Amino acid sequence: MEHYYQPEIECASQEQIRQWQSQRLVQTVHRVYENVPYYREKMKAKGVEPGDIKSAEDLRFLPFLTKDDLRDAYPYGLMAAPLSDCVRIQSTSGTTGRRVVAFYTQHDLDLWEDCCARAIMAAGGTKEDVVHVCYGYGLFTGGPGLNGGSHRVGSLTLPMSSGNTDRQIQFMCDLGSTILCCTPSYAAYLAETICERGLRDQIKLKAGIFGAEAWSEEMRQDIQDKLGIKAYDIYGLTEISGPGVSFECSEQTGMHINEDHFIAEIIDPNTGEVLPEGSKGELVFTSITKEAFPLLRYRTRDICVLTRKPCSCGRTHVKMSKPMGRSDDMLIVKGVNVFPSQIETVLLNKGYPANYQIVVSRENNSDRLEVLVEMTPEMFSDSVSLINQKERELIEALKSMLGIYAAVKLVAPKSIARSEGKAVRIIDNRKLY
Ligand code: DLL
Repeated sequence: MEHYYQPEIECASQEQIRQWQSQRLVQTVHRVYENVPYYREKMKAKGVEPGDIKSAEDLRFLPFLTKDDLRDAYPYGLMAAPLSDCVRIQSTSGTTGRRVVAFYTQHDLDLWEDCCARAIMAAGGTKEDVVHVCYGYGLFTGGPGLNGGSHRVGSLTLPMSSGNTDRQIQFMCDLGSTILCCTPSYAAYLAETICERGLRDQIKLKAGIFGAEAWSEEMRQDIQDKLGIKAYDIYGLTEISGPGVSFECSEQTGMHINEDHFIAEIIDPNTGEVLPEGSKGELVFTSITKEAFPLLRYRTRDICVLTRKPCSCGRTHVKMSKPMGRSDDMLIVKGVNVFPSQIETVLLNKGYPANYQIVVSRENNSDRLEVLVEMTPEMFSDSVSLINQKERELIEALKSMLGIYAAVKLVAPKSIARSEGKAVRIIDNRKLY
């Protein structure tokens, strides 16, 4: 096997993995305590000293970090290395309050690319492959992560970025792309278009590495059948580096977490209690090898299950299931993270009452976001052109807040059903989980 299948690491014994984790955790906790006043205060508030953490078993004594901490410490407050040692920033979409900004030293980039290289190798990638990357490039981690991983494997890398489907398909045919990397919804759209145009015989794809959003087994089957490939899932989040935190192997029954870099826990999202292996709960990550932005016990809000059942591929790193939902209200629409609170802020700023409903659907393999907004009796009007103009204003304001298009429909006062319990703000018709 090539350089980036690392059996001595990926197939190490449980004892060896635990030993690496313990040693690296202890070092990271000391470094974070010394260099990150924000986290030091959190540890002090919990009565924990760095010396209390002697092995990975002691992880549970450390305080959690959440997206709220990231917001409070924005932008530099969680950095553990001087800015002058950093060479890259990546970020999620969203406005300042919800935007995640992650920092990388060269060492951090190297490790991240290693993780993505492992994912490509697990999908059968070698230096003979042509890796077609149509995740977005720029601040989003998808493009840069898989691009770097593909270089490490030594594959010929096509940095296509997203969009321009005609050009994607033309390059795929002309240059003989063999591994496709993009979101599953874009893969499904490409697959459909390729079949419609009768080009299936002209593509050489053998595998796809699809992630950044939830996708069902039915969708996997559909993409595999249409493109004649094997479709692999890949998971990650900007806070913890980006794609490649975990990835699927040939067994396609969950994603191996790169345990030499990240310690995973499953907790009860309500109590924070650590749950035993096999339980369904919220995934928490601790990064143990990062220099610039190491997060300890970061609550991902992704709900899943971990398993250490032996895998036919020989890898011993723990596997996570596909995320089965979220413990917060974040939606991922067209790969962009959307919080209902962002939509609410726009509505309130524009003088609308906070009675709204977000409807997400999937049409022709593309997500559609629609916001139904109640008018106040004073706003209500019979003039269609006036209503259309108000809708256009809201579409603009939402676009600048979310970074994506949302259709807006103004509805009559009191026409959105009131609920006796929690308001039903989100109707997600995509059936992803
Ligand atoms: O989506 C990183 C990524 C890029 C992963 C390319 C895979 C491929 P964020 O934009 O920070 O980072 O969004 C992270 O996306 O907490 C999950 O809720 C969701 N997510 C990521 N991968 C998957 C997946 C990138 N395979 C958030 N299945 C995470 C389901 C996923 N959800």
